Amino acid sequence: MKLFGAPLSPFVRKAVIVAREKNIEYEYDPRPSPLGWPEGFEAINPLKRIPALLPDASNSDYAINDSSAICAYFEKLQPEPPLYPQQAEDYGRALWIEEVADSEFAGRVGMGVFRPIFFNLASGKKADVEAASKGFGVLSEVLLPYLEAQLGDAEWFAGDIFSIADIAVMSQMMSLDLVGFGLPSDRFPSLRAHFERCIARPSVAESVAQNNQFVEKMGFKIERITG
Ligand SMILES: N[C@@H](CCC(=O)N[C@@H](CS)C(=O)NCC(=O)O)C(=O)O
Repeated sequence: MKLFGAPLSPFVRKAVIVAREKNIEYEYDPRPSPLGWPEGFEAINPLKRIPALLPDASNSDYAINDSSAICAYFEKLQPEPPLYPQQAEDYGRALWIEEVADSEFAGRVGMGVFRPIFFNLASGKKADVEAASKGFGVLSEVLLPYLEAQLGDAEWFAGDIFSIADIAVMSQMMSLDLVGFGLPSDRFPSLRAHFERCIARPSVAESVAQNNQFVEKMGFKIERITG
């Protein structure tokens, strides 16, 4: 099995954390990235997005692309520990929160906050802290308050297990944190505590360490703006 995609992508991170939780082994090709696609990658994913997965590394005709499809495939492949709640209401809620995190929230995190800092630095420009702060301001108006209220004082987003909902939300929060926008605990205490709970898990802590190392290796100095 072979997983493709740059390690700093929140969607790749999501799939990697699910694989780690389930002890699923795979070869890893970190090259495909919005900053550059290896030749022929579109034969695997015509949408030219990451992550992409070849369940059989020698058969590029059978690919599973999109983090949600890959994570659901991993759940069937290795049901233990379950990362999707059993009970219908919790299951539906987990998929909904995953969708919020992966769609509107991800778009605003990626375009509004992550790219003005990280992509600018990666292309030799100055980090656009002003644009990113504006982007974080937009997130703070509706989506962060919505997620804060949805979590409330629960430990996890859907039922009483660490699930795909928690992994999807936390993967986006890690992108914010990496470029200096941590969750302010005075405004978003539940989300902040949730983030801390998530990164205390070995599967997530490994991603935090690898992501930090990656940024350090690139030599980027990233200012901490919030949190
Ligand atoms: N819904 C997809 C989204 C994947 C996605 O948008 N990945 C980004 C990287 S974080 C990408 O490949 N973008 C391609 C581009 O910007 O050209 C998933 O969950 O996998």
